[in-house]
Amino acid sequence: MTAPAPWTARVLTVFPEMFPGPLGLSLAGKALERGLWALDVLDIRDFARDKHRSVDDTPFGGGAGMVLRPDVVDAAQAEAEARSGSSAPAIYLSPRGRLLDQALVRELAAGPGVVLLCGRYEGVDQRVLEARGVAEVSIGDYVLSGGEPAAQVLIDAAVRLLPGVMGNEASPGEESFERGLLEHPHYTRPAEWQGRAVPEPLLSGHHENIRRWRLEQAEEITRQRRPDLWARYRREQDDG
Ligand code: 9D3
Repeated sequence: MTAPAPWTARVLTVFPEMFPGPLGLSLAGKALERGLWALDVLDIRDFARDKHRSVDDTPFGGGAGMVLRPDVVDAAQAEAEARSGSSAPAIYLSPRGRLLDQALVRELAAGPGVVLLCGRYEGVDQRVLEARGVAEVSIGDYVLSGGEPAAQVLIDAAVRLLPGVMGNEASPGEESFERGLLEHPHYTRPAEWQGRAVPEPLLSGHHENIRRWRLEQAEEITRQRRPDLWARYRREQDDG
């Protein structure tokens, strides 16, 4: 008997030294050591065929910067898909992609893993994304210098949902964010610090009051800071 392959992130990058990076530490790093997930990094440059091992070229139509060549990316994708048994979804981290959210993270964590293509330069030739059915995902409306930090964000978010990774902490389903609310504030000792007291309900030991106080706080902070989340939460409460 051989153990089934754990949830696997295959990462295609021209900066393989950026991995595991922060994913080798803390929660994700412990889970990696324990074999709860696997990381397989492919250097896109290994799939270049010319003697200069070039992976990029100038854009047709002109303009600044360079574009990753479709033939090189295709060869790297082919190897990644062969290693994955082609069942893991292929995702290109791109500022033009669908915004990553917890629903997509849950979906990806529930599958066999992901193949993540990290762009550098101006991006990747569009034809290889179409030919291989690669989805595009963005992590937010700000400009990074490449896809690697975005891939690490996606992997971190998925890995913490894998069975056995979270240990004793609250199950993901109980998390405030999973319910569509921002979290209530947190406090620890000392009970008074620089003249600031910890809110009374938290000191009471009355679990029902504590639960109610935290829910009120979570609702109020969500209403103030994130009208978008608040509107959805209200709708979902109404719909049952
Ligand atoms: C100077 C280049 N840009 C014109 C404004 C286009 C551009 C190309 C490549 C901008 C950023 C990048 C690199 N970013 C990513 O690869 C990326 C990203 C991001 O920048 N923001 C949010 N999510 C992502 S996922 C990948």
